[in-house]
Amino acid sequence: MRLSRYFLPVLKENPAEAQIVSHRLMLRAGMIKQSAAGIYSWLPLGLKVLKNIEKIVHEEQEKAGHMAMLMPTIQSADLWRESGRYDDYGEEMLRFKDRHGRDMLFTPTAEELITDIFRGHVNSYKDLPLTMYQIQWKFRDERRPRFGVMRGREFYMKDGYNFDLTKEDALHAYNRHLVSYLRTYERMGLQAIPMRADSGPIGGDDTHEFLVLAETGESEVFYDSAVTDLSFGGRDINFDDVKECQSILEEFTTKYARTDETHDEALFREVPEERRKVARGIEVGQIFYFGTKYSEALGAMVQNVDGKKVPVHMGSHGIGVSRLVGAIIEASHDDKGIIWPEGVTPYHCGIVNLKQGDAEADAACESLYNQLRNAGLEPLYDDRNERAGGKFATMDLIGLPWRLTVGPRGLKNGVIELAGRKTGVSEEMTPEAAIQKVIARYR
Ligand code: 5CA
Repeated sequence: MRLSRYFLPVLKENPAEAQIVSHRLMLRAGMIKQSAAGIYSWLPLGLKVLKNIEKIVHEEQEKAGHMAMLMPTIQSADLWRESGRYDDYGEEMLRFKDRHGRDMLFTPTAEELITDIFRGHVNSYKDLPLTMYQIQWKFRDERRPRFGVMRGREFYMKDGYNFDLTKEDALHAYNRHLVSYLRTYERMGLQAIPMRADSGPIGGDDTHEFLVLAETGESEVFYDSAVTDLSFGGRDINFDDVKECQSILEEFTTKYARTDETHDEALFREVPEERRKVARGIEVGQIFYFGTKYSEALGAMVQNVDGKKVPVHMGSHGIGVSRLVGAIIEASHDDKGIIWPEGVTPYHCGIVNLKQGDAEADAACESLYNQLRNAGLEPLYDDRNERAGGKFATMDLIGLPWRLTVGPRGLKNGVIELAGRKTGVSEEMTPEAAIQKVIARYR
C-alpha cells in the first residue's frame, strides 16, 4: 500500500474525549471514528488489525476442532422468552419491533439461537461432541460505554458453544477452550491470565475470565505473582487428549488468580506476602460451563446409549475481538505511538522515502516495495511529498514493527536503514540484507 493513496486521517492533537492511551492512539492513528456513543466505524488501518486478530482466532479455533458458522445479528424475541432471558437481560438488550409489530432484538450473545439450531437437527449422542462458534457483531446497551472499543455498545465478539453428552465431556470442552485461548492470546503478543470469575447473566458455576494486566483495566484483580511467570510457549497440543488439556488447565489455574467478584481474602492470605498482587486488568475473554441451563429450558435433548432422552451439557466461550485491538495497544505502546506485535500488525513494515522525487531514492523504494510484496509481505510505503520528520512521526504513531528508511546519502554508499519500532535500534545495511531480515521475521 502507498500512503499517498491511503485513507489515514491521523490527528496531531490528543482528542479530548479519549481518557486512556489505547483510545487516544486509535483515534490519532486514524483507526476508528466514533459514530454514536460506543459505536465506531473501522477505518482501513483499524480494520486491518481487527481482521488479523479475527484470523488468529479462527485459526486457533479450527486447531481445537471447533467449527465456524455465522448467526444473524437480529433475532426474534420468542426464543429469549423461552429461556427466560428476555426479561432477565434488562436494559442492556436493544429491543425493537419489525413492521409486523413482532418483538426483535440485536443479539448480545447467542446461547438461545445456537441451542435452537441444535435441537432442530441433533437427536443422538452419536452426533456429539459438537462445538461451533462464530465471530459476529454484538450489541449491549451498556450504561457507560467508554474507552473507545474497550467498552463499546456495538462490539465484535467470538462466541463459541459446546454440546456434550455428559458433564465430564463438557468439562473437557471447557479445558480445551482454556488451552486454545492461551495459544490465541500468545500469538497476539499478549499475556492473558485465566482468573476465576463470576458468571453474570450467562449463568453457571464454572467460569474463568482472561485478563491482560493494565493500569487502565476496568476489573480489579487479585493474584499470586507466580502466575505471571507461566508461559505457554507455543506448545503443540493434542486437543482430543483429555489428560493433556486437564493438566494444562491445572498448570494455569491452580495458583490464586481471581477477579473482585470471586475474591476470597482468607484464601489470598495463604499466598506468600511478597507474591500477593492487587492490580487492574482488561477482560479479553471468558469461558463458561453452565450444564443443562439452556438445553432444559429450550428442550435440547439427545438419546443416550440406553435410548433415554437427556438434556445436553453446554458451555459458551467468548473472546472480545474488537476489545483486543485496544488491549494490545494498552500493553504495547510508548510516548510516540503504538508498537504492534508482529502477529497482528496492519502492515509488516514501513518504507520511508527521505527524498521523494529523487530518481535514485524513488527507484530504490519501488524496488524494495515490489520485492517485499513478491515475498508475500505487505509493506506500507510512505511516498508522500513530506518532510522526513513528519514521515517518521506517522510511522512511529501507527507502530509498524519495522521501518526501512531510504535516502540519497545512504544509497551513495549502497545502504539503507532498518529500524525496529520496539527497540528503537537502527542499523545500516544493503537493501537486500534488509529485505531478508524483514522476511525472516515473518516466516
Ligand atoms: N456468551 C458468552 C460467551 S460466548 C459471553 O457473552 N461472554 S462475555 O459476556 O464474557 O463476553 C465475551 C467477551 O466479549 C468478554 O470477555 C469481553 O472481552 C468482550 N466484551 C463484552 N462486553 C463488551 C463490550 N461492551 N465492549 C467490548 N467488548 C466486550
